[in-house]
This record gives sequence, C-alpha cells and structure tokens, in this order.
Amino acid sequence: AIETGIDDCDVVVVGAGFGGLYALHKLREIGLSVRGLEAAPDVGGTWYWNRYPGARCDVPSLFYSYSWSPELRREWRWTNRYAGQDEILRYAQFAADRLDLRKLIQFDTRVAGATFDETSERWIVETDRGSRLRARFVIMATGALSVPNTPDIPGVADFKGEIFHTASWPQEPVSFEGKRVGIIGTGSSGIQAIPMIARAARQLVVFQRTPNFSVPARNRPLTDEDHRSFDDGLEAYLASLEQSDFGRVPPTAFTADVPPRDVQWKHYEKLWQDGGSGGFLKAFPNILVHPDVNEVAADFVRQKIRETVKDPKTAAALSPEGYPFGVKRLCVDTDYFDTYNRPNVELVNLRDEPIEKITADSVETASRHFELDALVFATGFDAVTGALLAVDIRGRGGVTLKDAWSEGPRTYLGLTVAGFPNMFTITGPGSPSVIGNVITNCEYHVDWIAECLTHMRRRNLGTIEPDRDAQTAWGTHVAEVADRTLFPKANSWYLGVNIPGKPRVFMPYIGEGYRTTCKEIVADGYRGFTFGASPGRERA
Ligand code: NA7
Repeated sequence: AIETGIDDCDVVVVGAGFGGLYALHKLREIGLSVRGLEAAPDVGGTWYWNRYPGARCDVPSLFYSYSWSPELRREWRWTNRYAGQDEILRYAQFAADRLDLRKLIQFDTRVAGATFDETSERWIVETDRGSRLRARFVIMATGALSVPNTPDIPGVADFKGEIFHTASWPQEPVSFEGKRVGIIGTGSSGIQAIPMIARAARQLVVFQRTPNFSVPARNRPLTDEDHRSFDDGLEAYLASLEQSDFGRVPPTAFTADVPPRDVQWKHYEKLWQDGGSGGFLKAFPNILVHPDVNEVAADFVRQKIRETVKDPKTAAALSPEGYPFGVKRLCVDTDYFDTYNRPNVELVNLRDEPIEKITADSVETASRHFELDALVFATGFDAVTGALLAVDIRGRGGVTLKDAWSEGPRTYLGLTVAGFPNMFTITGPGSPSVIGNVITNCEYHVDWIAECLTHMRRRNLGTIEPDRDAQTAWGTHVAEVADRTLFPKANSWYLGVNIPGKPRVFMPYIGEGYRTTCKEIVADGYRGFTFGASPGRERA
C-alpha cells in the first residue's frame, strides 16, 4: 500500500551542483523517475555559495565543463582561460535550463536524513521542510567542498563588525571600501580573495597559520585561436579521459630519474611564465614522489617569493617550509605575493603570535590587538566526508554512516558503502574525488551509476551493495597508493587534519587507472558487489 504524504520515485539525487545536475539528466534519460533536492535556492553547488571576491576555478575553463555533451559545448563559450565564480555559476544555470532540469529539483530544501527500510528496500529521505520522499536509490551528490569550516576561536560570537566566510558569501554585493578588514586563512580561497580585498579595503590584516605554495594563474581572455585549438584537440582529450587519469601519480613516478637541478629550474621558470598549476604537478613524473625532485620545486617557489616580496621578514613568513610542494592543493593566484608590497596590507604570522581571542571590534594575538570593521574566514571546508556525515544516513540494521565511518571513511571505489545498499556517493572518499578535474570525475561516477542501474533493471535486481572484504581491500589500496607518495607528509584537508577530531585518513584516490579498475570490476560481473533479488515490486 502506498503511504500517503510521501513521494515515490526511483532515484533521489541530493545536491544540484555539477554532479547532481548530470545525475538528474542521465538517469531521466535512461527512463528512471528522478527527484532532486537542493539546499540552495538555485543550482551550482559550491559555485553558488563561494562568491567571495576573486573566486575562480584553477582548472582551465575549456576543460572545467561537461565533456559528455557536444550541444552544451557548442552553445557555451567561455570568456577566460580560468573562469570566475559568476561565469561558472551561469554555466551551471545554463546547463540546468538547457537540459530542462529545474522542474525535477526542489530548491531551498536540505536533506536531514535518509534511512534504508529493509522490508521495502526503499530509502526514506527526510528534508528540513518536513517532507519525505521514498526511492529505490539515493545518490549523494553533496560535494566534496561544501561544508564550510569555521574554527571555534574564543570570542568569535562577540564580534560586532561584519563577518563572512568565503564558502557562504552573501548574495548581495559586499563593499570593503574604507574598511579595516581581517582575513583568517591562506588556502586557495584566501589567496584568491586577499589581492581583491586589499585593493578595496583601507587596511587588510592577513592572519596566516601555514604559508602555502602558490603559482601565478596568468589568467587572460580566451582568443578564437584558443577555442580553435581546443576543438582541434577535443577528440584526443575525450579519449584521454578514458585512458589516463589527469592529475594523478603515474606508475613511472617510482622509476623515473632525478633530473639535474638546472634542468628542473629552467622548466619551472617556463611554467611560472605560462601560469597554472597543471604543468607544475606533472612537470616531472616523480615530482610528488621523490623528495629531492620535490624540493627543487619548493625552492623555486620560495625563490620567487623572495624576489617578489620586498620586506624580507614578510617574504620569509610567506615561504612554505617543512612540507612538500604540491601535496596540499597547489594554489593558483593573481598578484598574491605582490599584494604584500602594498602599504595597506599586513601579514600576521600566527606561528609567532597565535590568535588568543576575538573581541567586539578586534582580533587579539599573543602580542597585538588589531581593530577591524570586518572579518573574513577563509578557513576551508570539512572536505569530502563533511556533507555526507551532515545527513543522518542509516543503512541496514539502522547503522548510521557516522558509526560506520567512526575511524575514517570506508567505501568501495568511492561510490558505494557496505551496509548502505542502493546508495551512491558522487566524488566520495576513496575515489579521485577532488583530485584533477571534479566535473569529469563527477561525470564518470554518474555514467558508472547509470550503467549499473541499467544492468540491475535488465536483470530485475533489487539492491546493490559492496562486500565488506572488497571494501576493506579497496581502502587498503587507496592508502597504500597515497603512502608511496609525498601526499601524507603535509597536514592537508585531503587527510582531514584541518577538522578537529576527524580521523587522519587520506581520502582521495590518487592512483592511476581508476576508470580502468572500475570498468574491469563491471566486466568481471561487478566483482566485489552483491546484488539482491528484486523484491517483486514495480521495476525501476
Ligand atoms: P583550505 O585550503 O583548507 O585553507 C584554509 C586556511 O585556513 C588554511 O590556511 C588554514 O591554515 C587556515 N585555518 C583553518 N583554521 C584556522 C584557524 N583556526 N586559525 C588560523 N587559520 C586557520 O581552504 P580553502 O577554502 O582555501 O580551499 C579549499 C579548497 O577549495 C582548495 O584546496 C581548492 O580545491 C578549492 P592551516 O593550513 O590549516 O594551518
């Protein structure tokens, strides 16, 4: 019997960012009834919220686009080498309209809980508006960088000035004109926002705990020639998505020679002039693996900082030491280091003088007092697992995802979780997730899920879930791959160390051949998965 007051569908997709939008489209296309739920009033996901000044993608715009649709490609023309937040958001809106997806999505609706009912083999999804949906499948397209992290600094609630977080920036324009502004955090977001705020504000105080490696974007308008050359290379690019895994550690990393220092230096000089992070991260196959190779890149960036920043003490404080180059997300900036030559910008090195408290009108360090009109938190995210654990997800036996992941996330392929049948995680932990190009990573997951659901329909299968052994082996593999690289040697959000109490587990999969592995598993009859027979209800 159909319970009243509950909506039934085949698939609930949580989140209307690039992953969720494509999931809605693709699964509707294969004939499933789909419903989207989105906390924001509009599509775009992280690009909806991150409206801080300077917000820009560090993957070139021509590639940071849906690769699956020739139509969208033809009808959309990127204006800049690196797209700003506003343009990316417009692209997401364009895709949603062009694919007619809005009618499938309930906006301003946050998913509070999702419970797998073992009797009916249905997910019951509950929203913060008190509505409930029932679906065979749940797709968590909730994003890897979508839950802002605001550190619990004593007195923060007392601050009477304006207060912002880069990842939940207001919709209405913010003016820093004539104001004394403080910013906490120098990750990608801070490094993009700082030069912009510095230009507007009377005074900008940057509170830095850890300096970051950053390379120039050299953003510029795209030319007809850029578009032509992208089109010419398109076929090869699309094929490369299938073959290789852009941005990850290749097997040759472990056998490659150590190139002479001057050869490396010369190459970095060229990459520095070209701009962008992609070239640096694959400058030499072993750059993220071999400490000696890595150290030259680190030295190179430190040298650039010394050449750029006039005050030697500030230059020294801005220079990353003690952790490898490129194993925290490499920042890409416009005028970042040069901004510290402005008379209205001051760097406060929290290693020397930690923040002690925030008062009604100031930030106080151990030795100084900074009066401020506005305070910006550029303090990052509870990455990769944050948005999944923010939902009260309950699988078989009422076990919560929180309990299942109390010692760190466990998944099979970053797509599925043992004990949580018919739930899929787009860019989940244990998948390439946010390494490389998130849009194409999302697409691959959606395509994989669509193929899986088609398979299940053909065979009249009711449920899919990974075996615990397969999941454990996958987790071990993900960790082993990371442990062979320099990635675990930095306290990055990849490891969850930015969030107090979060288990230290390297979350993204950085091995090569992820897609090949996923395909082989499918070809091998979904090795490592168990399917449940159809409960005999209507077919999906
Ligand atoms: P990140 O990269 O996590 O950077 C957050 C920054 O905030 C980083 O410099 C942190 O210093 C700093 N932070 C965090 N907590 C504190 C406290 N309590 N006190 C002082 N400073 C603090 O986040 P972003 O938003 O910049 O970028 C995230 C990703 O989004 C980025 O990598 C791209 O992929 C897009 P720490 O390094 O922890 O010492």
